[in-house]
Amino acid sequence: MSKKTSKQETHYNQARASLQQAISWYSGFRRHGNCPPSDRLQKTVKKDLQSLQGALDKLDRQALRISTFGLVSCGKSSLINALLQEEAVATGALHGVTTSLTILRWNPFPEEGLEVELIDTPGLDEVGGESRATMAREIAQKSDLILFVVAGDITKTEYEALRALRSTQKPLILVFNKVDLYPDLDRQQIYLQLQKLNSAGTMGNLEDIISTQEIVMVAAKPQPIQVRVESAEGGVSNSWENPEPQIEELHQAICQILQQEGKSLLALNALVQGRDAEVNIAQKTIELRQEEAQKIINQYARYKAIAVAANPVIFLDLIGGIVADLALIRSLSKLYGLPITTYEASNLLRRIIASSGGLLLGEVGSSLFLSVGKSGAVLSSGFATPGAITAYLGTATAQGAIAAYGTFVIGRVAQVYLEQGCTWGEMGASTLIKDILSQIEPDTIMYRLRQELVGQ
Ligand SMILES: Nc1nc2c(ncn2[C@@H]2O[C@H](COP(=O)(O)OP(=O)(O)OP(=O)(O)O)[C@@H](O)[C@H]2O)c(=O)[nH]1
Ligand SMILES: [Mg+2]
Repeated sequence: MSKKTSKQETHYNQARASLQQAISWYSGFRRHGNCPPSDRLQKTVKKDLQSLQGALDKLDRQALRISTFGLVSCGKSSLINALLQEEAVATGALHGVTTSLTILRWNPFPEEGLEVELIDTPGLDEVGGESRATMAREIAQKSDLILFVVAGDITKTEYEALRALRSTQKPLILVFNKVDLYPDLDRQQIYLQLQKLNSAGTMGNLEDIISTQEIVMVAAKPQPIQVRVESAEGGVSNSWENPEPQIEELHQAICQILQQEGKSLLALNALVQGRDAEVNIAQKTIELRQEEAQKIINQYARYKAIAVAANPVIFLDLIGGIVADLALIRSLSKLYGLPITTYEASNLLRRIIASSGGLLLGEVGSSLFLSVGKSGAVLSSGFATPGAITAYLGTATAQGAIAAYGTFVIGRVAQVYLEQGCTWGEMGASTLIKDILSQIEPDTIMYRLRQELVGQ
């Protein structure tokens, strides 16, 4: 097994394990902390659980999903027929021949153990505005690779659709079809067309949307050509011939993707779908448990205020405060039923401290300053004089109040981080997505996703 193949196998197996772990964690009727299982919560997260299961099923089928997108009559169905080398779907000059999604199986590389599901879609301009955008987004989210088909001059509608599809963070190939009608056209000219459409500059950099390497020229169903046929007897007649499709370039591009990165791409997309579902589940759980969470935060704020105020030893009060904050994070994650280990909770605390730095620095600063006062009061008199007791109580109350306020902030920020944090465990979807993306070779179609998915 080559190094590339074994790396892909690892990604694939890791993604399966991660999704299986997430499914077993979230499914079933779970009790959250001391709260009884919530029927309402189970109902609200049902769709997300299905999405998690769907991601795993797709991995198990080992099928890479390739969708076509484009305006009516640009040749999406013809392109699918050309790839399959059979008339599997209807094509025609009539407006809107394809009216619903059609999934077709294709097996261009049996030895890779990967299948392809080709998705034929209706023209983007066939469906009305809002539902067009929704349909495109939903199909794109379930795809591993997008073939955006154009033919002739690219319109503003096409350019905007292309941009919208790009934002779904899926690998994309711009397929320029019907090159038989434009024999002199080359990629550079297509790129210039796109640049013109982007010239208003309001749409960001064109390179962020497409590069010349991502443009492929094809003729899925070249128009018939008239040929002169000379018979043996010397007679001449005219007949019409259908030239062979010119799709070698696209065929090769797809096969290269399948071989070089098919399984990794499959793993990555399943993990992205899984991560989104998990974050949704976390969000909904946190929303539904808001009241109980507030009670816990208030309770910890009280504990912490008392613990910090009553502790006369410098630093011990600060450490006591941190322990209380850690315990708060653990209690919240228990309440929400989110998979957070102590190790992650302390990581989380570090990130929270960094993000709410100003306030916590205040807490640390005041802790040092006031602890000295507090300890000083104890050391100098051992609570022997009423003055020392007053001094102690004064500083202790101030310190306790600041510490309690810190807990409120931590509680609030922890909720935000817990939403994301549940996917950052050892086998968590976000951790694996980052791992896979960090191992991507620069010459692959997934390489662009590095930037888009993790901003690296
Ligand atoms: N000249 C030429 N015509 C093509 C080519 N590919 C497709 N066509 C023609 O373009 C027309 C539309 O093709 P379809 O494949 O049905 O296009 P579509 O995008 O699936 O169209 P809808 O399903 O209606 O959205 C048909 O008449 C095809 O024969 C090509 O490479 N060259
Ligand atoms: Mg069609």
